[in-house]
Amino acid sequence: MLLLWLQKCEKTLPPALDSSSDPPAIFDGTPTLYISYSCPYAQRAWITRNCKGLQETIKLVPIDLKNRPAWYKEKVHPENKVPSLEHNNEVKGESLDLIWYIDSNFEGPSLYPDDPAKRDFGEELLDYTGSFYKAVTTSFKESRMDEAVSAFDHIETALSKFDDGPFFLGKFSFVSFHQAFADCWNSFGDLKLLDCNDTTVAIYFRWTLPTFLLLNDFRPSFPK
Ligand SMILES: N[C@@H](CCC(=O)N[C@@H](CS)C(=O)NCC(=O)O)C(=O)O
Repeated sequence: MLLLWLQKCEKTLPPALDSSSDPPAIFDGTPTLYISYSCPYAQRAWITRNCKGLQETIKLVPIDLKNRPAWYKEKVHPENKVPSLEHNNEVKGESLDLIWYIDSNFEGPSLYPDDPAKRDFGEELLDYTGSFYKAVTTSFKESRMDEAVSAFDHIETALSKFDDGPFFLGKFSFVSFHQAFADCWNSFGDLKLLDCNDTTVAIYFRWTLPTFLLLNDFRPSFPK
């Protein structure tokens, strides 16, 4: 569903470049975001670009990771991973760094709240993602709900911390899509395969739905 939303934000969805594709113009001054359509790390950076309305400013170049073009490693990003961003004659990687970088270096609504308490709490939530994911997947795989329930409780409590909006930090922020999409959709993939009860599913949607609803409202960049 996330991918559908992302795809709808593009006027045209470029084809993924593979080993037979010529490289795009590199270091020609056009900010360029290299992604793979299915990579959740790349999707974070891609969402950031779209939420800030930068579709016309930052060019999207999708890569076929299974049949990667050699020039990507040689000329663009020696780590050979996505996402990466070419800007001001430099290439940067790491999705969380890119979210911050795009937010700080390009126009558009800020995804980082001014309130330091909110920022700190946001960072805490990001740190918690790994523990959340582990608790949920372990519980479901071992058919015992205790760890998953307390992980969802943790998130429920986090959701209630700020009451000036339906999102983790009140307003939509860098945390919203990191938590709800990059990791939660993955968890949902596991969850669907396993025996889970209505409560778990309800809690899951309680968590993701606010973000999802907002994505239908908060989209300065969304083509009408
Ligand atoms: N820590 C990196 C992880 C990026 C990553 O692992 N991307 C995967 C695709 S989802 C990749 O490019 N894999 C290619 C490889 O490892 O060779 C980030 O947050 O950007």
